[in-house]
Amino acid sequence: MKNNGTQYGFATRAIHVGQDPEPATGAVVVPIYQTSTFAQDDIGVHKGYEYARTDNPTRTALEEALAALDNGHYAVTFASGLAAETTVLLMLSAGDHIICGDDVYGGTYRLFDKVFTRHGLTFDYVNTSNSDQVAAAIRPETKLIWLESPTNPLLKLADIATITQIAKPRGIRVVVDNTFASPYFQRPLDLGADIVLYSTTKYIGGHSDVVGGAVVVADEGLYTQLKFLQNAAGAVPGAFDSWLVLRGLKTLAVRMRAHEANALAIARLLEEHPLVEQVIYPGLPSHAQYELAQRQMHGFGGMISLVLQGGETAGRKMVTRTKLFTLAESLGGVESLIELPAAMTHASVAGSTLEVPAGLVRLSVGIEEEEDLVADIEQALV
Ligand code: P1T
Repeated sequence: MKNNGTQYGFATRAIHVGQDPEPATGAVVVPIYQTSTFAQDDIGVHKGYEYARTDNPTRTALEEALAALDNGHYAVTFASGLAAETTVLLMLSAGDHIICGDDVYGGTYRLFDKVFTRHGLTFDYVNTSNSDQVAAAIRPETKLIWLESPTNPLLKLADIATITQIAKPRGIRVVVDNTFASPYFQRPLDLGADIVLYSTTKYIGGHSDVVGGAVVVADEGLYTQLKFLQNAAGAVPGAFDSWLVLRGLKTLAVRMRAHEANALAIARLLEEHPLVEQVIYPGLPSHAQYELAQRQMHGFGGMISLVLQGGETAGRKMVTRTKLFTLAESLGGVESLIELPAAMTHASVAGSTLEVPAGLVRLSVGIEEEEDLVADIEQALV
């Protein structure tokens, strides 16, 4: 399918865009082109591929499919979500200012605070749920607004359309880390954002068997810069990892529907439970931005955060009592995971303004049987 599949629905595009049968043999599945280089007929005369850091056909298939799913024109893939983030920041120069949300993945904060500040970038961390606070943080040297929506781990939303309307006239680019929603439930380019970023390690890969990242854009100029940096900095995914992500992507639609159905059942159970103090899930009417979630997203995803009445002690107990929910970092795989962000995925924000509540428990709800997951959470809450 060569035309981005715009006439087809999401699930059809996920399976077909960039994934025509391979011409030489008819292989229905895109092969793993496990090669570092490609023969040239004469100097510079080749079939579109020279060297596998620059381009690899398995990676090209993944990039075409990802671009289509976000209604973008171009995707550039990376060896991890953080490699994607690094490459986006390499577009900037010393002296540039970035406004970032005050609740983001701990590794994102670590990259910004411990690495890029040394290279002369400056960051302000603001509550991106409040568009006025974002506007108030803009300086003449602001080049980028970095949003996670929903955020990791507090599941706060940013009003992407409003923030891009503030940014555009000032020439500021808006990046949305869309890892939690996935392109199935949220398409930031349609809301005006310039750059969509993913840890494909999560829902897009979907099986907890590969680490990867991606950036999707609609603008050709942005793509040219990113494509240059992908090759120049070289944090590319290998052919096998590209293939694994592409295989995961084919089932994204069915998986996301299943994640959401299970998450909704568990969120409702938690909300009724006497030992639970707070449940955060964008699909519950009790979520502070439920109205925005309904307007901006096509669904609410599979991530839930909660605080127990017993605080950190009770949270620490709960994460070791589940039998199906595995105690582990990461998220977005078919299997359910549970963790304590303050001590695990967000240990790197300790002592900063981004510090997360010590007792917060985060669930990545998988696609096992709903009643089994509900029973597992119930027995863990004692
Ligand atoms: O792990 P990596 O593929 O490099 O992706 C980093 C990343 C980027 N953005 C978001 C929103 C993320 O959640 C992550 C990684 N997060 C975890 C490993 C986690 O357990 O939260």
